[in-house]
Amino acid sequence: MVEKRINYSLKNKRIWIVGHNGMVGSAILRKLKRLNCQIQICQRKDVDLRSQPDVLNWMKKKKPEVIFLAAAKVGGIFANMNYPQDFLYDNIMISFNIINSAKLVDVEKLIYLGSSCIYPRKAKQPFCESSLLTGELESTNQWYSLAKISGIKLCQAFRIQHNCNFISIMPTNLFGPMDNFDEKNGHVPAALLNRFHKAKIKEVPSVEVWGSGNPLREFMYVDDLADACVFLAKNYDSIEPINVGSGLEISIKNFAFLIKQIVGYKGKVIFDKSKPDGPKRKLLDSTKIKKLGWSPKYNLKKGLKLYYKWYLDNITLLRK
Ligand code: GFB
Repeated sequence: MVEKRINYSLKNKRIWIVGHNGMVGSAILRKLKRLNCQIQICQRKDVDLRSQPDVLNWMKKKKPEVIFLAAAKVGGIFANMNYPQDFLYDNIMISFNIINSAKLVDVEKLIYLGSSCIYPRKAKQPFCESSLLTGELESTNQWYSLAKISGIKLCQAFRIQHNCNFISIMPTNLFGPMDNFDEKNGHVPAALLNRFHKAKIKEVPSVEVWGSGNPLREFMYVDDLADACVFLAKNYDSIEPINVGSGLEISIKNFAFLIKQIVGYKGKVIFDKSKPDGPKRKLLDSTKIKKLGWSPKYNLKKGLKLYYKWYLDNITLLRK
């Protein structure tokens, strides 16, 4: 079924970007700064998003009309497996506080950011939105997945019971400015970029890549996601979540060699098979957003070059 286009205007609206310091939130901020709207941000020291009174008081004061909910506790496969409580509790609290308060202060539109890891591990690939909750979750990121699914369901519940215009967007694996470059807790693009760069500078003879190198991942430059979020805020109004993928699928092995090439590292690459692979494949079916008229602009090489440039420009800042 083709979704109907709508024409919701963001012009002059008070728009709260929740999580503006993160990779996704900061990309949405860059995008919205070019539009004519009143951007709202809050700092962690002033509002604990896990606290219901903090969130509600802030929203009563600021009266946002639109919310981009991009705040979350995120991380790569290692962080997901080792901090289950943070990933489940923090993410549910953040989403539930904001979604519930959005209804209380009459927010016109809320855009909730989920993740491709919400889909069952054995669902048919590429993952269609309709495969949600049709099977068992991937064990390595089940806590994060459950929290994100709860957020989607809460948006749907508010829509059904209170007619709230809350939509859910499922992005694929992302990379871009403000990523978490921690080698242990970050996602694969950030961890590898950092590792290859350090190895180049220190002239280390080999770099370790986790797992077999066989898993396939779809990667997207975060500015494309920000563009899609704004597009969907204007053009999408449906209870069903909507996927945002790039179609740029690559094996971890080839991805590692691409990063090695971009960084200019000359040493060897070693695959550590004792580390987890996670899901074998995670490709999104993005037919729905394509039919609405949106497509990504960055190819993988272009995005990764910008990513490395940002990393080099900000490396001193990252060390602090
Ligand atoms: O990005 P990543 O941690 O997350 O790992 P997922 C992707 C793949 O890269 C896995 C391999 O097969 C890893 O084994 N890999 C190789 C590495 N070297 C490294 C490395 O140095 N660091 C990391 N992190 N991986 C995440 C979920 O799954 O996807 C999150 O855990 C979220 O919850 C995110 O949904 C989008 O793609 O496996």
